[in-house]
Amino acid sequence: SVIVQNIAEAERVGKKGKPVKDTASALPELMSKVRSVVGKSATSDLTARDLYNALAYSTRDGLIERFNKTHEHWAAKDSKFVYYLSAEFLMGRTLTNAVYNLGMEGKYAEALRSLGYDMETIQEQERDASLGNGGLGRLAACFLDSMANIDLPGWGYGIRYKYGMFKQALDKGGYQKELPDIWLTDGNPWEVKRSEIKYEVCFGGRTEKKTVNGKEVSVWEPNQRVYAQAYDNPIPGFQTPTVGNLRLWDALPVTEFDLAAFNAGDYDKSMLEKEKAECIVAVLYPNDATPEGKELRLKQQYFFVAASMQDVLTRFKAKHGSKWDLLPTKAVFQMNDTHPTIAVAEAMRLLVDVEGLPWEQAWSISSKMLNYTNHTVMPEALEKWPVKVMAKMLPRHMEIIEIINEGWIQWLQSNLPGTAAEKAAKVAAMSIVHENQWNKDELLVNMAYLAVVGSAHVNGVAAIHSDIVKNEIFNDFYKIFPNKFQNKTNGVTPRRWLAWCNPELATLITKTLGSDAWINNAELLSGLRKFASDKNFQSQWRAVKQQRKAKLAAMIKSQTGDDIDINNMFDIQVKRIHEYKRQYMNVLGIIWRYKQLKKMTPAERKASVPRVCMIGGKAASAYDMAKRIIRLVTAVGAKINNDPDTKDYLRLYFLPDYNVSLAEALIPAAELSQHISTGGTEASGTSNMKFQMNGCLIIGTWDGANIEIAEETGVENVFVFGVRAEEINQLRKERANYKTDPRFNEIMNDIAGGMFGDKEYFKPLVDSISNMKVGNDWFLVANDFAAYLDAQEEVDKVYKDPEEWTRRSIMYTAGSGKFSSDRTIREYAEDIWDIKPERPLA
Ligand code: 475
Repeated sequence: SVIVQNIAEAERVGKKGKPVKDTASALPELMSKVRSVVGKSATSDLTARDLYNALAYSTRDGLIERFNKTHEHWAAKDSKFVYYLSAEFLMGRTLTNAVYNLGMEGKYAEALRSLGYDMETIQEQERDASLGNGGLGRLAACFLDSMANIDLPGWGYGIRYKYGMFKQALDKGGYQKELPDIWLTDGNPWEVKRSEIKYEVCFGGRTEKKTVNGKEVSVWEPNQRVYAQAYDNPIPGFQTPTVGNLRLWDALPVTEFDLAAFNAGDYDKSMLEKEKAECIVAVLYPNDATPEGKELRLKQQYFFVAASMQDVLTRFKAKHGSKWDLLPTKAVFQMNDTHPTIAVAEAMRLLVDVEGLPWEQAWSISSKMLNYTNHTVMPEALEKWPVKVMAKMLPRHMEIIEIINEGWIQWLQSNLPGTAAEKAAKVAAMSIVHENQWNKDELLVNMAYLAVVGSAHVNGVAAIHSDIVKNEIFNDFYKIFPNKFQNKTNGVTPRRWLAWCNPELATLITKTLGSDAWINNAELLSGLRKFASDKNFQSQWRAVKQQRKAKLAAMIKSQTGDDIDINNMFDIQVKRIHEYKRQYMNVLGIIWRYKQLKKMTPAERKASVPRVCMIGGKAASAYDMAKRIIRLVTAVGAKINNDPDTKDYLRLYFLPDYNVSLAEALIPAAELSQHISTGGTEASGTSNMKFQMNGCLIIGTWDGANIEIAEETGVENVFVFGVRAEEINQLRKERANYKTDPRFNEIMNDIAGGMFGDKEYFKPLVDSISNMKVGNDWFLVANDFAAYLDAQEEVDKVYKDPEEWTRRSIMYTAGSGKFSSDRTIREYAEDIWDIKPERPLA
């Protein structure tokens, strides 16, 4: 075959030492991996998958070499480390990122070309590592990238889920269908199993009071034990020798196989322990911003926290013996939301029960090294575990939490001002263990309160959100410990989210700024401002956007068969489907646009601004309303995309299975993106930053990081609309009297009347926002709809002026420097972690 000849030819050329560029070193290296790892001869037919594996294992060699040097260096320096504890890491693909970060793209690209392949085809062989739901998980991934990039000693710690975020498909009717994400079946070249690193993690059983050395102690006698097995995932920085680490834990049975049971004919029992262990890490809970009150979820949380903390303490002891007071100068933990906050109790258990420290000393150590980030304002999303569940699964931890709470309440009693009654009310409101407000017979452990009390620092993820954290969610705590609370506005890595996903734009930026230094110093992007009105530069900028639109159009064509005109505006909203994010309002706006187009004459239509609207995102499997919203998108799309009157002027596509890789294809092609949450509900948002970096204009509410993005871009360049956070409480009270916009009423009637079919299925959606009774339209869709349509009209107006649109687009990228996660991580390192960069020698 052609390929066989190519290999032979290319190897021959390579051996003669006269290849194009670096091919000499890359091709023999790839062929050697084909033989040793893929297990084929270099002259056999090689598939894209074979070459992916060869390339991945070759890249892995480079990663591991640097990983080892980095970690030897950090160990020799005895650097202080940050440990980012997170139940989710939404990593996406690794190959391209690793190849580019290591600066090996040139030599691999040449080698692949000589074999008749390109990087893009090969990269598509890799499955996303989707070990996260959405923003919180992807933020953790960007943070790891930036930590490595700025040489910050630190690791991520999490769970090696066997099945990650479900794969989303649409069934024939246009409803969401969930399929398992079997990402590990074909092997994972990017991880290194550390067989020697495993720890016992225990569950259940009971505690018993015993006297040890004349002291009464509580001894935990668990009834389940499993091993946590370490897998390391090297994380490369760019233009630095540093390679950091994400350590993920798999669960193994302590006894792999019960041979006695097997011999006695009880085959099920022989495998039972293995199955019970594997169950812990089997699947990521596919819930975003809603807690899952299931026991298994708590088990997962404790499992990875216990393994990670033992791991850190083991390394500390090997170096510093029992000089425990040094621990906070060597290790600091960041808890990513409440999911890992059982760490507060586990730290105390390890220091007091296992290492024998006095309680006060242990508390002083633990509360210096733990920190907590809040990611969501939804009150229902703050995890609360029933005391009963906690006591059954983690009886010793429940006791420890009670001791912490007693100390906390005592402290409050003696430090709070006011009368006894006032104090009692405050104490009740701030107790870590409290009644369930819906069921007075049940006691709950409030994990967020445990985190706030047990942490040195607490932060929100955008300026407005941190204010809400201080003034609303944790206001009582803030009044007592104002210095504990900080803001750390989120960021995203400009490597993955601009340089590597949009090489066309990156090349233009580098050419214009005269260097690629912006990739590691995103503030330099501000240098583009002075070209924003330059006609020649504008036309190059537009050409890049057109290229990426063409690429996306080809993808949509291959999936739907539809031709898409790349002169139409590409309008994209991608994120988890949530009522508060208001994809529903977007669809209502599209319906209005459709109705207007229907009324127009052909000439009027020709004068309109044609749009291709795209909506993507997953609905949590149990989130009924979100699933109905997806169906509304597909139903409206089916109608308007097939209407001969309008299909040249308006399209709506639901893009299934939105994930990191799809985002990398969409974001560079977007011209308008929607970030339209109800004021005060989106903690930050991070895709808004990615779109901004790629020169995509934003229509958005005054919410989350939109506010800071507008400040950096110039508020006049952003399409801002809608009610503000400070107004929503009042407006929610007034909903029953709200006079809805006639256009809104008309659309509600259309949906309810069956204009898009499925009218029974859409009824709850219509009812949820249109019958103005108490509890309805919590997210104020009806209230904001008119302002939204006005803002959309403004969008059309500006789009008709390509020079103004392009000027703004350039201003977005130019203003995106602040939103590099390098900046965010530097702030964490300075203001919270007290850690300095430490670069290994190359
Ligand atoms: C915010 N996820 C974004 C982003 O800070 C913000 C909750 C419970 C269980 C599983 N996942 C979650 C979240 O709460 C989440 O993703 N929050 C998001 O964090 C990063 O940019 O505004 O909604």
